[in-house]
Amino acid sequence: MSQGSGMTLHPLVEALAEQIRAAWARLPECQPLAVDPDLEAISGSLDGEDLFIRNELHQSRGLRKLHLETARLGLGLQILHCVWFPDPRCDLPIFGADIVASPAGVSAAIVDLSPVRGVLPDGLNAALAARAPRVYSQPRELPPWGSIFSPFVRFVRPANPAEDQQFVEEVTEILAILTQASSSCAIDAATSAATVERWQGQLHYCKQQKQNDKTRRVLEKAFNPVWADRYIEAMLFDDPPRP
Ligand code: BLA
Repeated sequence: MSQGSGMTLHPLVEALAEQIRAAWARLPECQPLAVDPDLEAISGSLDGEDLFIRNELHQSRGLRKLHLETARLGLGLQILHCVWFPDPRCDLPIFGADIVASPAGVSAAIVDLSPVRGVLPDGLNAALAARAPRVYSQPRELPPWGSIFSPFVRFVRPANPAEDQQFVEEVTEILAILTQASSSCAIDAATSAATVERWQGQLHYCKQQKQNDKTRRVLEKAFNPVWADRYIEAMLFDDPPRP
């Protein structure tokens, strides 16, 4: 796939983006959400290098914001950022995935279903625990703000194409588990205590993610600090609306 001025993405970024788009097509009642035209396709240049960001947004039954961002942000840095934020009326976790690739290879690949009320729903916990075990040669340690992630979080530096492929398979499996849960979950009242607790859990998730200085620094360098702050607050980790 090419974007912007005909740029090709790293095969892992491309394969994962395709899997995520295919997963959207399987979600119940999935439909596109409008993207601020200023933020849908952003292109520019930095030190003679082309930059682009592409944002795609959908929503579906039980999931209020399905966001996929693919980007190239200078020095050959490529990013895939994907978060599925649940409707707080439903007892569903937040799906998050991030890939950071450079000409030196993929330095970070992370995927998780993150709880919004301390623990994952029992059914999802059981489904995740029942998966085939997978091993990666270069696991990575989470930063302190990563307390939001579940015990099932995968954070690795994939070492070769086989590990890239394994990571894509793992994400596909997790998305299938969440898709299944989203199609059958109860939709509680907006005012119920459980809904409010899950909404607060999403607020906390966004607050923690905003402590990732690495994301902010890359965006500040490619654009500028004011733009980076607006982008993080309005597009990446905007506070969830009160249910
Ligand atoms: C790390 N994220 C990073 C890094 C960069 C970005 C440059 C450092 C790479 C490395 O440590 O090897 C940059 N990520 C971005 C940018 C965007 C982005 C610019 O998504 C978007 C425009 N980050 C997320 C989500 C998760 C996430 C949804 O956005 C997880 C679900 C995780 N990124 C994450 C983690 C690290 C990281 C855990 C490692 C941070 C660290 O080691 O300090």
